[in-house]
Amino acid sequence: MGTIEVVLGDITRQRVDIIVTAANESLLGGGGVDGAIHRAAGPRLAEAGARLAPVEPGKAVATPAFDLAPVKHVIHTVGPVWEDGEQGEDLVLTSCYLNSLLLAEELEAESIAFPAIATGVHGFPAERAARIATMAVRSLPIIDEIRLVAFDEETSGLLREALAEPVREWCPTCGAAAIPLVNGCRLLPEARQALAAGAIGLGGFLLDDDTFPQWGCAQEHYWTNGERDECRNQVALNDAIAVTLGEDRGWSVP
Ligand code: AR6
Repeated sequence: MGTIEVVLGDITRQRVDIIVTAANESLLGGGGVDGAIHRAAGPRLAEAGARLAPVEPGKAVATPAFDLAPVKHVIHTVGPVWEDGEQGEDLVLTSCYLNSLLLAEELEAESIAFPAIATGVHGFPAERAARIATMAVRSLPIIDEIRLVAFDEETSGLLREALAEPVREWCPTCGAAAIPLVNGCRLLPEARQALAAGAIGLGGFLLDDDTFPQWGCAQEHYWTNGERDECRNQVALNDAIAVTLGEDRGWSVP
């Protein structure tokens, strides 16, 4: 398993294979971190972005990093615009991190730097975003070096606190933070919608020892051990991972 670290500073100064930008659907650049990344990468970034636009919230696409070399790629992901927290914002923000990691793996990246997506212009509450960012990256440890880049002391503190929170259970196979498996009756509305749309499938399968697995991880390892964490955040994360990976891998409802 690789490293996850919090770095205080300017993301455009990070020497990593991939820098993630908190973009808008046009990929033409904007303010905040996106503006800084477009200035540092040069005008070819917007030209390349325009060819891939529009990008829906939660999705991620990659372009070369142009003048940001030796950075190889910029991944453009569009965070949720915060309304009241009840419009699926958590799910979309989680998907931003997971889709960026999946794309980075496809691009054979060994290191990646994320900004605090959606916490500026998009208005996502900083503490909630920090918990989602750390949970998401700990759940899909497929890139060796993951940097969460904070532009201010407060964000840095929140990310460090979230990373210091103990994980109840780790995957014994791949080292990811585990997800408690839930039954259909406990699915959140977002997951029910995803189920109806055929984006996720329900479990209900047996392990070799004839028990239902209590835990799973984003890389589809399942096991039974200890007590499940019933907390809402983890259930929401489970739903987000199922939706994101389900779309990526073409799962369907049995
Ligand atoms: N390095 C690291 N983090 C930074 C930097 C930097 N150079 N500059 C700002 N941040 P925001 P959003 C932090 O507003 O909320 C753009 O116009 C910043 O302090 O950049 O997802 C896009 O085009 C904050 O913590 O992104 C979209 O239209 C975090 O980056 C829209 O804004 C994210 O703030 C996206 O809004």
